[in-house]
Amino acid sequence: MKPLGPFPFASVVLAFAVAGVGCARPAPETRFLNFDPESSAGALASGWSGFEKAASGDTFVWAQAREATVTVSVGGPADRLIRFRVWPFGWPGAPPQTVAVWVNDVRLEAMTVWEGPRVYSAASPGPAWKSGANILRFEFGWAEAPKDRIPGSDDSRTLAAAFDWIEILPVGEILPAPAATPHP
Ligand SMILES: [Ca+2]
Repeated sequence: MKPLGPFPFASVVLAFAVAGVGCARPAPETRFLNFDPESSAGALASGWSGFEKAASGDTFVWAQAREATVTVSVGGPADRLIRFRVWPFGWPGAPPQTVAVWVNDVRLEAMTVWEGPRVYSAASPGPAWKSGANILRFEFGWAEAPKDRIPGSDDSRTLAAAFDWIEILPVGEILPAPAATPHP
């Protein structure tokens, strides 16, 4: 490891300036959001409904807009696998739901969200990420209100898909410094 030089706090200050966040210390790396108040209250940035619990005991939150975002904290650029367990809102004759996953301004793959709870994954390249706060964005094909689609429902939220959890797995090394040498 290289010595930090005469200004040991310079790199920390730079990291916060780049991330544009005002917190006083580095947040721990976000690896798992369970979509419960304990793990996820501060991370659900926009497009989300409230915390709910399925009969199975799984905690989940509905994305209630065409676009939903979470804020996650990472140590620096690295290839990462984003895994998430979701199920779409549905009604008889509903068109297939789709979702495109973004990391900050980098669009990853788009996929169909099939009926019932399933785990999906999207690979993200290292340069999409930055040290500190990052925005994960889920862009859906549609968001519809149960009251307009299911007879007898009075739920007026526009639902896209329900999220049980999101997991962010670094693939290989996290490289905060450009001087790091790759493994042979
Ligand atoms: Ca959960």
